[in-house]
Amino acid sequence: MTAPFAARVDAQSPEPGSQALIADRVVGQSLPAPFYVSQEFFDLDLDEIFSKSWLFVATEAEIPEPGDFVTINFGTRSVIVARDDQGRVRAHHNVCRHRGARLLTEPNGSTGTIVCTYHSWTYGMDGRLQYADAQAPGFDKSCFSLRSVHVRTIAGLVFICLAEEAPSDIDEVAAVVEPYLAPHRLAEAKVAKQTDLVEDGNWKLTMENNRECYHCGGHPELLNVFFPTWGYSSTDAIPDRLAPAFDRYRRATAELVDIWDGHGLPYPRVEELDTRATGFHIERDAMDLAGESFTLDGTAACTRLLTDIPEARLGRLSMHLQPNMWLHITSDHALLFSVIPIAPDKTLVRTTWLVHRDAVEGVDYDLDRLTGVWEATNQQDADLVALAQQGISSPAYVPGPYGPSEFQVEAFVNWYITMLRQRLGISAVRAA
Ligand code: 3BY
Ligand code: FES
Repeated sequence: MTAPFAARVDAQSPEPGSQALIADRVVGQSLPAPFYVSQEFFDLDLDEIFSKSWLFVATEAEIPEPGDFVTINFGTRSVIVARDDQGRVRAHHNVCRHRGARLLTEPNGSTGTIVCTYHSWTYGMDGRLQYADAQAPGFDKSCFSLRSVHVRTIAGLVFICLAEEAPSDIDEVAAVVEPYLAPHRLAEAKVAKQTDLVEDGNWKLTMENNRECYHCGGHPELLNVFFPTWGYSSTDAIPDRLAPAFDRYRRATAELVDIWDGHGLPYPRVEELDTRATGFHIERDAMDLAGESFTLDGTAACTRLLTDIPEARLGRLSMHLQPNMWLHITSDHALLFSVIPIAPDKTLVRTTWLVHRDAVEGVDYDLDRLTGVWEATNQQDADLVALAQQGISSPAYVPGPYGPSEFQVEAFVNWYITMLRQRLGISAVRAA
């Protein structure tokens, strides 16, 4: 007999068929269709990936002053990321401690206190309950602070983790990436533009698409400055069509290494995408043409540089983090991407362009020139992701092989499957 009031469980075990798919994943191949199309895997991804990993959610530049906030939703979970009166970045569950109403409904804004619409319970930006009308004698406000969410800032980037216990390796990752990021002074930058693009595909297809440049022929604007050789680890694997680009890449890299060394900028590639809970990659890389920025001729889009280093030609700093971010930083601006699942076949890609806080639009930069290359690239990526989702939704789809230049796609999928296995207690059927 079942109990009349069953205890609430946060996550269900996957169905046996899904467990078998997780156990049986074939290394080097794209995933079977249910991972991309089923509601069950979508829910599992929210519970096991997005609720237990560190997630990139905002930049400090979006909440420069006390009282500034952004809200961000992962399925039914909504989080307030705010700057408190002491200037610290805080994260709280967006759920009232009275009878649970959603508190802040705007995607961003500024407020002195967080006031619940329902019965006016009022919280400070630090999450403490300040006011609750008409309570019984002895009511202790200190027992009803907002439930906090782990938050961590790294060189101006804001990460949260929804788990009770967050992966502890974030400290190790921060220690590696901070010296790369710090010279770009993102915490002191300002937002030049932010766009939200909804892609008609599963979030994993968005991530997989980002992790390779095999498809970069579809990005004519980007390819003016982004070397299509990206992802090819040895000359053996380079197709003939890429040989001229590879020659330019080698020359540009040799010149940039001198510049990076001259300014003490770290540049070696660190690749730990599927060997830890907070999988990441970071490197400084050369860019084509003028090598300064993501513009059609490669020259800086913003004349007021982000860094104090008086050198526009720095190539790009690239960082990839599992499960939901990547970034590019050039001398003049930073480009941050965060990926938020909406439905099995819908994904939000948020792109944020940062420039120096004193840079003036129309004087130091033209917004269309600053954003044009990646606005075009994002739309092209969205179209490719939609095509992938459509094909994978056909019963005719069977998983296909990754080539050598798709090694970061394999790393992403391997990280994803490894996390599901660890967090659900599922063993691999075959040895990797
Ligand atoms: O964003 C990246 O890291 C690049 C852009 C093109 C493909 N991908 C590897
Ligand atoms: Fe928020 Fe009642 S639910 S004050």
